[in-house]
Amino acid sequence: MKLLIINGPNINLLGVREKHIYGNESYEDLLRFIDEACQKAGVEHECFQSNHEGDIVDKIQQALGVFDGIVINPAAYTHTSVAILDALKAVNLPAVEVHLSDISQREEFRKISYAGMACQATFAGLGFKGYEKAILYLKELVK
Ligand code: CA2
Repeated sequence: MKLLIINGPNINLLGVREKHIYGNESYEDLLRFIDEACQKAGVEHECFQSNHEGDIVDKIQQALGVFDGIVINPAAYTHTSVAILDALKAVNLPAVEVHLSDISQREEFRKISYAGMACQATFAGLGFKGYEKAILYLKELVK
């Protein structure tokens, strides 16, 4: 089983600012966390981060026939991107949405998630742990 783990814009800057919201740890720390979680779960994975909406759409399209599921934190594109929603619907792979922060308890504009409309589950407000929950959720779903 192989999972694609996508992170959207500015996630590469984790730990630099807004630490009270996103924590002290860096994107490299997140990659290490995901690597360990996947090893423990016995699943293969690839991580992809981009600041560009079209690149994320391309990566989702290319996932078909290569990956068994997608874990996605579309970051700010969560709240704007119908293109990412459509790409997830188009490939129709099992997908789980993750957010470090609890988007339901923040500004009004963060309460809408387009990508979430094509996802089987959402884990928000759990920090890095949300990625592990998403990986385990997909492992159960796909087996
Ligand atoms: O809580 C999440 O995981 C988010 O997807 C993070 C996004 C935000 O736009 C979403 O509403 C919720 C932001 C990603 C990282 O943004 C940074 C901002 C300042 C410094 C470092 C990263």
